[in-house]
Amino acid sequence: MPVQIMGVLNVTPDSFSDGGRFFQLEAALQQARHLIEEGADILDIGGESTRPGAGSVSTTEELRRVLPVIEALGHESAIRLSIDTRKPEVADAALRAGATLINDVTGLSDPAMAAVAARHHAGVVIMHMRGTPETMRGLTEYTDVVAEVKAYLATQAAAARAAGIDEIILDPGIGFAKTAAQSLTLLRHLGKFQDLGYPILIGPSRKSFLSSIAGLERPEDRLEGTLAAVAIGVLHGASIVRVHDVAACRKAALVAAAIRSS
Ligand code: HH2
Repeated sequence: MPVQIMGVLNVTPDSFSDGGRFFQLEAALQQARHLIEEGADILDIGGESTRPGAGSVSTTEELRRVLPVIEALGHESAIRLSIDTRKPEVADAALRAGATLINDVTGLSDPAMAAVAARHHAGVVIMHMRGTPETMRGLTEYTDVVAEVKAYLATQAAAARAAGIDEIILDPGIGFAKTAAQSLTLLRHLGKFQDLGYPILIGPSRKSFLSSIAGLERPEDRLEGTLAAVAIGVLHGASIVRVHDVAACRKAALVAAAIRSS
């Protein structure tokens, strides 16, 4: 599978000011167009932050944020749309509006999510995490992080298959209930996930595990660190990378993929 770039489109108030609905929609569409121009293959649209410590938003509010964006993009572009949500109701509405992939950071822990995906013949990204974004920072005890994450993904993938889902993508969940060291270990050993037999996605973009290394304190200073993580992840088998800086990450991913297949 050639490497694919999933561009992050966050429709959250901290990303796109609070200047009213039209502004929010226009800002999101502009960002979407920018990501498409930069070479994104998939846009991952999310209306709820999953940053460490972030609280949840209501279903109504999440729908209000993401649905107009999905509808508008479906009309103006053929790019594949992914809905980044933990809520089956939001996924259901997004798929009806034109999305074809569910990115669930809770790894289909709610069986209703698998049912929604199967009903719509949608693909799923199953990500590993523990707890919720609010609680996950305290849930980083593992005996063997690679083996435990891998076992979880295998179980969830089998459940997804049994639920009738055909397209399954697995993600170790960089930064989700992982210390910085554990995130680095997962990237170093990503090759061990290949025998699960599913495409692997990674989301290292601008994340805090990069921060203590080489003075990458602020998210906007983490591009080069992100590129290193993208390249290593692709070399070790990732076929989709979820990133903010699409143009730069695309080039790094393509070179890493060429080295992988050389
Ligand atoms: N990371 C974030 C959100 N969704 N989905 C997958 N599959 N993998 C990830 O690593 C992943 C994800 C968090 O990143 P970001 O979008 O920058 O932040 P926020 O959730 O606050 O919007």
